[in-house]
Amino acid sequence: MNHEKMSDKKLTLAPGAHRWLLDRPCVMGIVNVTPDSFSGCGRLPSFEQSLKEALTMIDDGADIIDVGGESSRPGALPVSDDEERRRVLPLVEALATRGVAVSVDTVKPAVMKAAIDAGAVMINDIQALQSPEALSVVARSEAAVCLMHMQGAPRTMQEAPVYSDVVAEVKAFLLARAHALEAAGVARERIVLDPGFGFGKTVAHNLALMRGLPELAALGYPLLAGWSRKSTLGHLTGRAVDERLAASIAANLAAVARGASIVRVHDVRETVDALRVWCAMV
Ligand code: 7PM
Repeated sequence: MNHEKMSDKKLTLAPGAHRWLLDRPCVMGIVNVTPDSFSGCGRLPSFEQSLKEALTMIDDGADIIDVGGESSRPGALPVSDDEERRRVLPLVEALATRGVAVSVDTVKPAVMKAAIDAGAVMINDIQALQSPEALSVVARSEAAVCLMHMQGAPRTMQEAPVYSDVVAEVKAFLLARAHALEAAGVARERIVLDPGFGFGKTVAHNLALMRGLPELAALGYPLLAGWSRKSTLGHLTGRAVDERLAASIAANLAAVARGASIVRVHDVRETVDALRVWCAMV
């Protein structure tokens, strides 16, 4: 299938009561409620800080806010179900009450269930609902889900990732997970796929996945790309993590050009500006 045909194809994402025609790229703003989120002070951000951060992102043009209560950083301490719920639920509820579309970044079925009950319209699972019960929790709801590919587990995944054909392997995994969800009664319009840049992938693997992104888009599900500030961008530019805004924007535009429908970003305002200009011109 050529690029013209791909971009003509209508993708819709319909989480809960929302219905988005993905005829322009959507922006997901990242709000982490973790001790490592507010520049290294080691304390959790307050509810007020997190709410303000999220509402600013909405003002800046974010379509959805991704709330995370457990860091996937290698070496980060694991968090209990209870603690993760305490971190994310107040924010989910406050945002949902204000009509904001909320996604929750979690691998825990108990957190998924509570988040959906609190008004989240999407579950973002870096384990693609592979933990027992996760699939049935989502299937019993109306929430959308982002299924991400990861090789290995966060703590060790970057030690020596190996693929014989990274695009083919990621594609087969994502398609199998999507089919498992559809078999459980989850409508196609609730499913988003994500190659999981940086999750058990070398720089070369991540770049191969970008070149192969149109092949993943051809599966017919919306694609989410998470490039924001990632280490491959550090490798390409020599920049530290907080100096990767320009690199992140370039990566996100490249991802959209190659078929991504949603970009997951820290820097909403700058990304929305870049996408508006890019969409008006291309
Ligand atoms: C340490 C390691 C800190 C990794 C932060 C990260 C994605 C995601 C993350 C992604 C989806 C980050 C990641 N990345 N969810 N969650 N796709 N769907 O850099 O690429 O934000 S966490």
